Amino acid sequence: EALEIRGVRVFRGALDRPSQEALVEAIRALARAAPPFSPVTRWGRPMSVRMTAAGRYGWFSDRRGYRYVDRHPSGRPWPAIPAPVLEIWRAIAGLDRAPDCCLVNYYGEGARMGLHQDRDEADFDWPVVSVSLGDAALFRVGGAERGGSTESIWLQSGDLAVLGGAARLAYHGIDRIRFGSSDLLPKGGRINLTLRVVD
Ligand code: MD3
Ligand code: FE
Repeated sequence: EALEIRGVRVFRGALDRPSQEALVEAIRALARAAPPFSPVTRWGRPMSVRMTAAGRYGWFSDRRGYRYVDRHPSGRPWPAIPAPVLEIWRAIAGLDRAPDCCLVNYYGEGARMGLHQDRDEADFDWPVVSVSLGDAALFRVGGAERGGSTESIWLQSGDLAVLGGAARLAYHGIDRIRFGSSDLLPKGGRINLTLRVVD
């Protein structure tokens, strides 16, 4: 049922079109409460991906570095994680703990995310669940060490991925999106949701 690439389990087309539309609607409301921003890396460069979040924590970056914070840059707490998003986590991760963070990544034309590890969370035994919406994206994944070989796969709207076990510390990134390849988002682009247990 799931296709596997470097230990990353990808559930192709797991979400039907109405489910995808419902998620987009929920994210629209979320983004009104917590407007997306471009995090600045510790080298002072704004990322091409715009971000916001829901839940107890959101991810943030500035010249002081990367970290989880309990407030949006506006000073307000992050909005609650939408119910249909929690439902995906429950169905696919099968855990009795709810995620602390739903990170929302927006990829406009030309946006990308360089190879990195996700290691700002306290416990790597918890999986990360990813939901792709909108334009197709070229996802690259390698091993737990920088500089090793990598494999790539196009993630499509409605795909889910579960990053657990050894793959939890794999280097990964998004090389590019195929802008305009999906009609899910009225302005094009891609949204990726990642659900995480933070602490
Ligand atoms: C593999 N996001 O937010 S999702 C990120 O599509 C991030 O926006 C990408 O990498 C995106 O940190 C990729 C798939 C994903 C998420 C977390 C992972 C793959 C992962 C953690 C470990 C290994
Ligand atoms: Fe990541």
